[in-house]
Amino acid sequence: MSILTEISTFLQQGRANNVKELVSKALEEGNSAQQILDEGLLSGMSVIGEKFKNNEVYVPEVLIAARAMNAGMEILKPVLISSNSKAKGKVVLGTVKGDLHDIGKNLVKIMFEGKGIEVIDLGVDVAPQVFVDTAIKENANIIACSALLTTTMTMMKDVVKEAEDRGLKGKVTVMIGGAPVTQNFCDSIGADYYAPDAASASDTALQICQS
Ligand code: B1M
Repeated sequence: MSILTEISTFLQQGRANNVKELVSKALEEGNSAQQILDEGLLSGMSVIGEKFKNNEVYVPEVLIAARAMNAGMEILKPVLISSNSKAKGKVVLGTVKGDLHDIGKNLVKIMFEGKGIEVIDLGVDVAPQVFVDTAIKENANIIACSALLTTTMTMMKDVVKEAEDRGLKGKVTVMIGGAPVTQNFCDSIGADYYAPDAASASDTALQICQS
């Protein structure tokens, strides 16, 4: 088994210490940081993402794999930055105003990062203006909003309106999701994309960033 396949396998098993050790070893052996990221860490996260989408693994396994990914990234990040490796796109992510649920949002973040997309995480209780201000300041490709309450999902309409009022229509994509959110709701408020889960959100985000 190649060292990159081993990294991918350990990541899927959530073995953070092994991932960290092997990432250092792979660098010492002359593998490039980008190759370790793509063929080791991201390859492992993408297997976990698919399994999660198909209900073959659940939230705890995803969080443990994510911790292993983060352990590997601690070693890789400085090298990637110094080799000017480009992120595949940038997303401004948050849970909408009035809503404090962040477990799903954090999973979405992990999956985005697993695809090599940079995430500006605004946390929870994020006002529409803050989403839009940050997207403009950071020159983001996507504004991604999460909501878990029927009382707060309506806030997503305000994000869409704020983005339109500030001239972002056609420039920045608004993606929405969360347990009470549906495709019909997405269409009704004029958001660009709805994703039912974290894995499909990251697939869609990557397509948007690469288009
Ligand atoms: Co609350 N809560 N909660 N809660 N809570 C729900 C959502 C609820 C359904 C429980 C219930 O009554 N059965 C209910 C909402 C009812 C409704 O509006 N229809 C509810 C309520 C009412 C409340 C309070 C109002 C309770 C109260 O105080 N009376 C209160 C509100 C606080 C607030 O936000 N202002 C409240 C508080 C809390 C806690 C703080 C205790 C805690 C949150 C802790 C935290 O997040 N740090 C909590 C929790 C844990 C839940 C439940 C039990 C679990 C939610 C969760 O994390 N699921 C939830 C009941 C349930 O869902 N069974 C419930 C796991 C997570 C992985 O799933 O977030 O759906 P989810 O994310 C998925 C997808 O939705 C999607 O991807 C994720 C993974 O695939 N996704 C996206 C999410 N965001 C996305 C964005 C995307 C794309 C996909 O694109 C951008």
